[in-house]
Amino acid sequence: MSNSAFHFLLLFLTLFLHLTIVFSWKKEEFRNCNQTPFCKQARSRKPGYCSLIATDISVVDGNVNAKLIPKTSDQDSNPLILTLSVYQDGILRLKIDEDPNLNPPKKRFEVPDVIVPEFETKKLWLQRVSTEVIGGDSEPSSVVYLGDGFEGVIRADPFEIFVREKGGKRILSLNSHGLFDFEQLRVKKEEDDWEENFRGHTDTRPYGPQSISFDVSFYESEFVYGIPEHATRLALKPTRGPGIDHSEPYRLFNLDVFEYLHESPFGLYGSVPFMLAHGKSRGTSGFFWLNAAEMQIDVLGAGWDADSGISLPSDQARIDTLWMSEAGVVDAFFFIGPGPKDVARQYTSVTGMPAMPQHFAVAYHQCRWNYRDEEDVELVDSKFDEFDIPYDVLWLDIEHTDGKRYFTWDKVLFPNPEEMQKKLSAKGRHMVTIVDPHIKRDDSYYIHREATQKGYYVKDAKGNDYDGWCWPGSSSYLDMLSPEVRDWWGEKFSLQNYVGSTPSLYIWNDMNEPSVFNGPEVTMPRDALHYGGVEHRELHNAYGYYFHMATSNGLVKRGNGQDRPFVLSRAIFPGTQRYGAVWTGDNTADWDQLRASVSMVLTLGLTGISFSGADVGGFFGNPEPELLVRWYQLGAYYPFFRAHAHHDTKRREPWLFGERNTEIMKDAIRMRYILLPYFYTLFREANTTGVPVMRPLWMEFPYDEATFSNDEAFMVGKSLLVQGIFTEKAKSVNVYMPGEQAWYDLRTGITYKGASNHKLGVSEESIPAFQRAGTIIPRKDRLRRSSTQMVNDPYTLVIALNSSKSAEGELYIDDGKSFEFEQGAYIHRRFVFSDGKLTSINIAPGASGKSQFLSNCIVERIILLGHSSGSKSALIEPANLKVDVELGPLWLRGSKGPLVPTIRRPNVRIADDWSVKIL
Ligand code: NBV
Repeated sequence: MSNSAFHFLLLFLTLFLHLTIVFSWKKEEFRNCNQTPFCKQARSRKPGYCSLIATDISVVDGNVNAKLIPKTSDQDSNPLILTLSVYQDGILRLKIDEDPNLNPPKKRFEVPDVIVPEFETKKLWLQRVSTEVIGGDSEPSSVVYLGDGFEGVIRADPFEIFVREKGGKRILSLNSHGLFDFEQLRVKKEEDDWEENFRGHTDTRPYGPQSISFDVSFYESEFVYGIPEHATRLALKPTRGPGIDHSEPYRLFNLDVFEYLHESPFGLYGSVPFMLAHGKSRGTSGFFWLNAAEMQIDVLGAGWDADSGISLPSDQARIDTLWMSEAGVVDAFFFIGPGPKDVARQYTSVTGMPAMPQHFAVAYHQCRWNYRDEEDVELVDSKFDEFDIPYDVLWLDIEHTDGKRYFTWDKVLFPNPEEMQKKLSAKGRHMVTIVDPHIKRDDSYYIHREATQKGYYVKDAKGNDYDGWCWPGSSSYLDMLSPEVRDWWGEKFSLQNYVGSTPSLYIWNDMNEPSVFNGPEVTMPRDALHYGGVEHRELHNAYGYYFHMATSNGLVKRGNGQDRPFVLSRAIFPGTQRYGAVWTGDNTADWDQLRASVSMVLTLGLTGISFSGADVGGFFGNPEPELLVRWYQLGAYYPFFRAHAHHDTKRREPWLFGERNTEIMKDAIRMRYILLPYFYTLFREANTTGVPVMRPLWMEFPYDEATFSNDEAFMVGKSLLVQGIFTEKAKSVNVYMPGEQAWYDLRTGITYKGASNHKLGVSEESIPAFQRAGTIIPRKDRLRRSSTQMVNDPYTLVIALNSSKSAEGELYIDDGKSFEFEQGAYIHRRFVFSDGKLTSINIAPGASGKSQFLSNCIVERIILLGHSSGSKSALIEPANLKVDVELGPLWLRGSKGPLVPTIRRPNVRIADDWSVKIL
């Protein structure tokens, strides 16, 4: 058989095997709660089950320590050790583990390298606890000070932890329903049968049951959000309670789920066990459990505990939840808010701020499985130019490699990879190649040889290198828990080691759940072994995170610390935001999935992962042109904007659907490019505050109940509201515009009243988007091939006046590439319009030493929305220059609305202090 025929056969067999296993989501291939003993058991417990009490409370090393023991001494179990610590900004941390002095059979796994080192410096050294008798309790509770006006309470009997306003209302609590349970590790007895079987796979479970579960209540809350990744609504629906039958809990178990449903609590590629709760009267709170084992979370519907006899404050609306995990320890964080942005800051102070991406990565990405060869790449690239459509990044999927050996190139299809990248780079464009974690077990492959020799692979339960089936056939998986393996992996990205790579090449990490075609639930067996004897079950949800981390750190090293990495990952975990972008995996080209993408991206943002998006167009299937167009129009506002498609789909680059559709898609992409200065500024905001780029309406309007469950519209920053269109041939759409202030249609400048529902006619040309009155949005209006070529382009400032004729906005600029911004090398301006005068104010604290960022860019247009057209001129200071105020179009091309007051060529430099007074 010829070489290529053999390859074809291999490809065919691999695909066949893969597709028959997983094509179209089959429920029975994944475990449900009833098939998962720890979940089934925890769900069957009744409120009041827990019989532990807290004793021996003392202050040690600035923490409160206690022991949890059974109330009745006849129960044969060891005391658990509880540690409560307090951190700045209203964060309470609770740890519960077995007592190491009592020699448990094994140390339980605590997830390393997620909590950022700075967090520890924020610890408040507790000196003492005060006591208080709650209700008719026989034992006093211990109370700790938790910052301004808040307290943490350990209730001794029945054991409960809660956070409250000083002496008053509760905010969050744990074990208020007595569902806490902690299965302690024990030595196996002869009669114990710990093995578990699922669809022909045996989990040997050598350490036996070790699950943990407890209830958490959120007070004064109307909705809960978060805990990605699921394809569900933004506001999480109850999974148990009166009237809810046969519903599954939200599952957090990183899985390669193909053709996922658009509405389901089943686990997808990533897991972030962080939930937020929000209500009108009190605001927002959050609960985060740092644990990397399989988790299941129930949201309990009102009345679920009707006959339990548990009495909690009846004057406080409440949402109860049940958290269950297969292994690990309790390491939980309570965030008191009180605003949504406070919770974002509190959570990211623990898990890290979202990384600042390079500027190009914020622009449009073109991907497909696969761009076939160098010619194809060249053709696609040139078509973008031919049709005047900007794009920044061209992606290569698995077929570019030599037999799915990552870091190699198919010599026939990609004989000159460096040249190919250089050609793109000459137009300011970049390339991304895929690097998956499965390593082909082939002795002629250097990665496999070295990894084997060094013992860097995950081991199976017997201690041999784990061997699973994936794209390259028989594969092994690097043990990314080990810092040494991560360093070694990182080195593979150096320009020298990654032959054929150039500095304009960046990376895509797929299949890092990890996906194993012949493994249980398409992943690695839970009894596989990692560095330090850690079982895979204990760290499963963090495997992909460590892989992403290693890749991202490798790219930093490649650029000698001068080049911000770009790595896209499918699997996620708390902290992922520090390492790069994520996407929502293999969605399908249908309208429901377009809609689901909004909730999914919003949820990721709420849990710190700001840089995310869904495959534009839908990965599986062929979108009708109308759907594709709508997806572009929506996707242009995702923080991560990439079109992608399965290799069985028809080609769908934006010029393939007739002139009209090409124009509309181009217009959508152009909108993204025009708004790049605004987006980039928002990425910096996320990088310094944890507040996501794309946000639910309630994050900006926390007191407006009408926004709480809205997941069809969203905010981009605080100035822009976008409404998706999720139905075919829509003629009109209802848009709720929150807040007292008006909204200006982004395209026409026409105003709409705030705090109202508007039924708007829609056309195929665009989806509704509005600028909030009182804001200023910076734009760059010139059409270029790529974002890199826009660097020196002038700015347009769009001032949308509110009812008091004022407005504010910001602009952040840096070199878009290096880490110099961390030394202060950036420009950060605040624009304030009031009393008829626009002022540009420096809000950058100033660069240290030689790190300075300079820009000669100027402002070429200032547009005044909501300003009476009577003014004729304006005075620019300090230049003391008079300029005209004229009527001009809101958009340079194809402006649809009335002319608006415009100052053309004020020619002030963006970096300078200046003012423009309307006369
Ligand atoms: O590498 C191929 C695909 C990729 O295009 C997609 O984006 C990933 O989510 N990959 C999954 C593997 C196979 C999918 C059927």
